[in-house]
Amino acid sequence: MLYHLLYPLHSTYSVFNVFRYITFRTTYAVLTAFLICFLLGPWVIRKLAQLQIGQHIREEGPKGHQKKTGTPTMGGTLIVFSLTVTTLMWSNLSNYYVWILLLVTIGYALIGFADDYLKQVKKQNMGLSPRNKFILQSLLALIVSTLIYICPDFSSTLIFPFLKNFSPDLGFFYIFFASFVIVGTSNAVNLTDGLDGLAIGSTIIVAVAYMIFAYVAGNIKIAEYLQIPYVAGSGEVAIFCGSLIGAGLGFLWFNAYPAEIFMGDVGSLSLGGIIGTVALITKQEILLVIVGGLFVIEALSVIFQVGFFKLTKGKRMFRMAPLHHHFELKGWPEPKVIIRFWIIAIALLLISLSTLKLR
Ligand code: 57M
Repeated sequence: MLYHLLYPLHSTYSVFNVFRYITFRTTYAVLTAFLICFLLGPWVIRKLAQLQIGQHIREEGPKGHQKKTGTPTMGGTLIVFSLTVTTLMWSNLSNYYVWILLLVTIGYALIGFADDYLKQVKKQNMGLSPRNKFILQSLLALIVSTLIYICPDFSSTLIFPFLKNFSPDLGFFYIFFASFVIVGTSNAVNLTDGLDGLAIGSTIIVAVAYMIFAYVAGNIKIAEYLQIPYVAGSGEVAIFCGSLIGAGLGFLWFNAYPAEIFMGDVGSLSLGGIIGTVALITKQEILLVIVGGLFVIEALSVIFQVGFFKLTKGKRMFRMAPLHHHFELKGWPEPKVIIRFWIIAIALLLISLSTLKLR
């Protein structure tokens, strides 16, 4: 909105020319989103506590988590609010990708809200049934993937890191592949959100990577130099990633150990859906396996645990899944697990950035 209101004034006052620059608007998107979360956080925490929307801690979890009972949850509403307002403020609203990202943000947040509402307010232990949640996630993912696929100059080829000459074109099947990426990432972030600040901190790190990918992909000169696909308009996705980083930092201020608030499925499903969609738009969907490697590892740990459990009729591969609980049960204090997982996420960020030159 500010771009549309103030940039046109640059012909009279040259200072407003600055609104043309993606870097300027991204920087202030980070700061704006952070401030919204930082300033509204205490009120949201009080409000959720008043509404008695406190986390129920399942018995199966690590015993140490019982002390978290009653922690206000559904804090993802604050993240989504801050992210949406900031994006509307700083983005070029004529950009098609901005609206796709707002659709996936709010759509997945509504699915998570329904799940949280049934669990935390209606006290229905399961919330949405896994089947219904999966159907809703898949339907929304198919809509978003189709909207991306029909973009005029969007390419359905897959770009593999390190393999310059291997880029298969999926054609119409890209829609199903893209849906798998969005639903898979959404659930992987959801599973990762099991320790204070773990999911939001990892999301911020991944968003930094995709902010850079979006910026370089949207600049034809840099894209050609780096030999990555040029995606016209993806520079605005960098601003969206900046809003995500700012909202994440603002939420982390309160979700850091010991957490005063949890994001709930309203936050984790939405954040995962966003990351998957940004990876698709910037044509770095395969690289998501590296950038979002922590989420992949956490999700795989659950798949292997459940599979092994069924195969061996009760034996466990890990002390508990997802992997973060395994290390908790090994005796690592929660903050140590969180910080070490963040360090792994940062290492994966650096590796993913290095692939831009290693082609
Ligand atoms: C997603 N949610 C946390 C909070 C957060 C089949 C099975 C793998 C399903 C899986 C599952 O669905 N887990 C749900 C993870 C929960 O956090 C809430 O959920 C929201 C995110 N969806 O925002 O509202 C608990 O995580 C802890 N937490 C924090 N700090 C945070 O900032 O401490 C969350 C955020 C909260 C709190 O304790 O209550 C969660 O873990 O449920 N289930 C599991 O992941 C369970 N693992 C399991 O069953 N493992 C078995 C299976 C795989 C064979 C095994 O290993 O033997 C874990 N679920 C729970 N506790 N509740 C085990 C530990």
